Amino acid sequence: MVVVANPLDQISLVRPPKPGAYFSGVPVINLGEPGSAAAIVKACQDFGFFKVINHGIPIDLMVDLEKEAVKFFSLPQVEKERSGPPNPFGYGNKRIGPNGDVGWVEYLLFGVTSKPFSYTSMAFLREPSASSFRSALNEYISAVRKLASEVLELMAEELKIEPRNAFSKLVIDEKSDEIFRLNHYPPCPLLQGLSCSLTGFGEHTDPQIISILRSNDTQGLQIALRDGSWVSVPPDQESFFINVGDSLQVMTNGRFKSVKHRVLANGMKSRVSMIYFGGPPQTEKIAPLTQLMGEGEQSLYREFTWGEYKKAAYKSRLADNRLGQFEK
Ligand code: GA4
Repeated sequence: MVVVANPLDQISLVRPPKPGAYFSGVPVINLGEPGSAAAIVKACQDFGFFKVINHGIPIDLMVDLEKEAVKFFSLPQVEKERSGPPNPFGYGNKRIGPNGDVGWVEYLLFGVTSKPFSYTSMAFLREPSASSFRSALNEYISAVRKLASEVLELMAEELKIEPRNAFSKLVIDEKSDEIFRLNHYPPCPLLQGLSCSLTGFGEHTDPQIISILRSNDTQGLQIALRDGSWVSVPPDQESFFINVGDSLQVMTNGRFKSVKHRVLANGMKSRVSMIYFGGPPQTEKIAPLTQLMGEGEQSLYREFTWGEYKKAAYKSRLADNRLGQFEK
């Protein structure tokens, strides 16, 4: 008899956040106000995480893509599976990454190396009927890439790094290694009426430079504070949540923190999120910027290329401290 491991057996239950007990300390950056650069740098140092408002991206772009995602996730399971498994890109269900991580989530992972990107790995996206999905994806990704680049320029400006595009050029380069993911956390029927949450996406840091997240109006995202405690981020479907990735932590020699985060699923409401991960070209050397190093300051990390880091990341488990092996 062949026994197939059921991912549900391995998904951990978590004590749910108290209803409405949201963290009120998430830094909110108004991109239309002077002083936003300083506020971004402070948020990256204190939390590695912040929310941006007044970002100039029309809500329609987000809603259009959300609708396409919901349409896809509502398809019969066999049809969705035709676009999987996600190794490394495609449709995935409960299994995350190649090393046994699981969560109460289904998702679509896109590699965005060519611009506009090609969808060859996903059957459904090649269909003529998917043209609205394709254009919603392209428009959304172009808009958030531009936002990522603006935010990275504000960081460089405030840190007095020359040229001003020292960070941003890495995500807008023709060869930059960007990933995009659409996540769906369905309500878990087993949890209905129970005061219990389920791990939707387990704790981890993002390996790239910067991540930009937008979700519907459903709770679930938590970040870890410096003391290790978990706090719930209040959802806001019109804003973007931005986090520092491991590579930016290295480039700032640890001044900016790559924030540990996770998503909890519940028995009540579907959560749909879309995340852009801005990574550099594979051959790019990642090391602390000399301009940022104070006198006598030692680099905390040995130099590596993004390609090397990525390879190591895909050998790790989600919750691993991936930067550990690159520390001096
Ligand atoms: C975490 C950030 C992004 O979602 C991601 C994830 C990737 C995957 O889902 O395939 C990884 C994870 C993420 C880091 C370690 C490896 C790779 C799953 C996993 C266990 C797309 C990414 O770039 O790294």
